[in-house]
Amino acid sequence: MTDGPATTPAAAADLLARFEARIAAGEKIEPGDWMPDEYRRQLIRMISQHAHSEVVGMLPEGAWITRAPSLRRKLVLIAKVQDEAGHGQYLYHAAETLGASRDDLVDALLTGKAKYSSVFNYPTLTWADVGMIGWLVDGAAIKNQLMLAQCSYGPYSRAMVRICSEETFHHKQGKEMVITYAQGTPAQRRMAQDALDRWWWPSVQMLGPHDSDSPNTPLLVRWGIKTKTNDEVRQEFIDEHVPELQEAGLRIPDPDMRFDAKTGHWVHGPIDWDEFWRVVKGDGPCNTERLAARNRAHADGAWVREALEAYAARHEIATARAAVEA
Ligand code: FAQ
Repeated sequence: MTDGPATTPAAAADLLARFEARIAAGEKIEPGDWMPDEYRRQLIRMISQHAHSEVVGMLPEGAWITRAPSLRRKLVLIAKVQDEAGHGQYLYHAAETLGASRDDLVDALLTGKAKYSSVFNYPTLTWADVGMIGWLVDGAAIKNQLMLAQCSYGPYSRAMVRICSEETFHHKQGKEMVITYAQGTPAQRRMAQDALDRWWWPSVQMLGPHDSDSPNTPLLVRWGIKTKTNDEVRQEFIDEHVPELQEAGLRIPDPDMRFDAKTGHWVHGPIDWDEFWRVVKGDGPCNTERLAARNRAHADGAWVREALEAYAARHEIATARAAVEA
């Protein structure tokens, strides 16, 4: 369905009602379809933040590629970091289908105006952190993205299906690595526990503020962009991961964590939202380092972009010449 712009308040109300009826019927909204400006704005906001997160998310693990303990681990890590770069590309494309300019989005990231996931502003101090990111950060990302795969906007929902299948491999390799260490030598066990101690809370926080402090959730849920709230997704993440981490012999660094037999859910202790907002606002342990690394990588890649533009221009001239000569 493609509708033109509404010319009267009644026509606008009708367009909105038809749009919401499509969403209620489970139809996907596609790029050429009519959509409220706020739906478009919310999607560009979320998809671009998501793309930035994938791209910045390469940095904490990428730092360990040269120090992987075996060729097998190195191959797996290179493939994982490369996948994250690909996810960034699909997502920037999805944002472009809404009329966003990639240059503007990238510029907002490089100048520190755009948000990206808080979790990537923490350092990777040991090799066990690489496994813990796979298990916890990819684990949390998958819970969130399985929900987003149901999103009402077609291009985002389809990107999520592919991304989730790749993240599932990341999650498995992280889990396998951490379990190996958790059952290894005393030094390896200490390393695995230390990694869990440092990554647990940032992973719990990355799923967003509590529903009561989440200004975007009500509209996103109403329009089927999110199909679950932040707290619902966080609960799913905790319910899956707490028993598995405990089974691996690790201790969750939350003294209040307990299983509630009545509800069948794990109940967590208070989350440090002051720390979360400090990190989101740019004052985390690695915010400055991450932005500097992205800016360096962007500058180093300038020759690739110039070469691609020169190639495209030559191709355009050749195509135009062939059309004239035909
Ligand atoms: N970090 O009203 P809400 C990955 C902001 S991908 C920073 O609750 P919403 C793959 C939020 O933007 C991980 N900022 O927001 C990987 C908003 O600010 P704004 C990224 C955050 O949108 C794995 C304000 O707080 N995934 O990990 C965060 O309803 C391993 C108020 O919050 C996505 O981006 C945060 N954690 O819910 C890569 C998925 N949380 O924009 C490498 C798509 C909230 O109004 C290695 N995004 N804020 O100024 C979403 O699902 C949602 O945007 C949420 C937040 C759930 C993140």
